[in-house]
Amino acid sequence: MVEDGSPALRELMAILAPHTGGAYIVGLTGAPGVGKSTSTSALVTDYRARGKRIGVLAVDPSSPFSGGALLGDRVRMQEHATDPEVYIRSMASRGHLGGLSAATPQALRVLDAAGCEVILVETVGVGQSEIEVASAADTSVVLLAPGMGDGIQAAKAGILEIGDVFVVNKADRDGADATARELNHMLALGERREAGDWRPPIVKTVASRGEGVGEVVEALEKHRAWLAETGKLAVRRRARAAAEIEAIAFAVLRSRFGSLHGDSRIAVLADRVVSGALDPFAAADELLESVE
Ligand SMILES: Nc1nc2c(ncn2[C@@H]2O[C@H](COP(=O)(O)OP(=O)(O)O)[C@@H](O)[C@H]2O)c(=O)[nH]1
Ligand SMILES: [Mg+2]
Repeated sequence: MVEDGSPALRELMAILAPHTGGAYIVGLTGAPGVGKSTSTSALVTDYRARGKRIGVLAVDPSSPFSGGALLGDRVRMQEHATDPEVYIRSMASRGHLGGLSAATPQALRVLDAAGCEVILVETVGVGQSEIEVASAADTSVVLLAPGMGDGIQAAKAGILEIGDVFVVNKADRDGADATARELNHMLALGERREAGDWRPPIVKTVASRGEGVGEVVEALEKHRAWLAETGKLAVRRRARAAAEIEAIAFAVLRSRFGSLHGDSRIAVLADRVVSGALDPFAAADELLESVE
C-alpha cells in the first residue's frame, strides 16, 4: 500500500499512528559497492544476537524497477530470510507522487508500528538521496572503502556533515588506514564543535567477515544515548515529521493543480490576461483562491 500510494493508506496510517515512536532508525549511505548491504546484513546478525526485532529497508532511488542492485542486496541478506524477527524490503522509486521522499517515512511508520526495535535503511549515495535518508534517520552511518576515491567525493557531496558514525569498510584491503586518516583529517578541518557536541567516530570494519561490526553497534548505541540525553532525538524527529507533513501537503497540492491543467477556469483567466484585463499575478491569486 505504501509503495503504490494506495488510497487506503490514509486510514492505515491513522490506525498505526498510536503505535509508532518506538523504533530506532539508522540510515546507511555510501557509494555503490562500498559494502552497505553486507554491513546491513552483519548489523542484523549483531542486533539479533542482542534479541532485537529488526526491519531493513533497502532503497534505490536510481532504479525505477527492483532490478540488479536490489537483487544483489537480497542475496547478501539471504541468511536472515527465514528469521521471523527480521523484515527485509527492497524499494525502488515508483515515480508516484512524492516518490521516495514520501514513501520512505511511511514505510518506516509501518515497520515501527510492527514492533521493529531497530530499522536499518540502506540507500545508494546519489546526490540528494543521502540527505533525504539522513533526514529520515535518527542516526546516519556513512560508509567508505579504500581505493574508491571516497574521501574527496565525500567532501564534495557534503556527506561529511550528515555522518554521525563513519565506517571504513573493506579494512582487509590496502589503504584502509590511509582512508581513515584522510577522513579524520577532513572531519577535523570542518570541526566547529563545542563541549558536549557529538564527535563522529570512525570505525574500521570487514563487513564480509563481521569484523568491527560490534564496534559499529556500540557507536550507534552511544549516539542514540547522546541524542536522548541532549534532547536532539526529539529535535530530529520533529524535523522529520515536519518534512513528512510538507511532502504530503505538497503532493496533495500538486495533484489538485495537476487536475486543473486544461480547466476552463484557467482558460477564462488566460483570456483576461491576454486582453490586458488582468495581470498574471492577480490571475494566479484568483486561481489559488478557487483551488480547495
Ligand atoms: N574485501 C571485502 N569485500 C567486501 C567487504 N564487504 C563487502 N564486500 C564485497 O563488496 C561487494 C559489494 O558489497 P555490497 O554490500 O553489495 O555493497 P553495496 O553496494 O554498498 O550494498 C560484494 O562483493 C561484497 O562481498 C569487506 O569488508 N571486504
Ligand atoms: Mg546494496
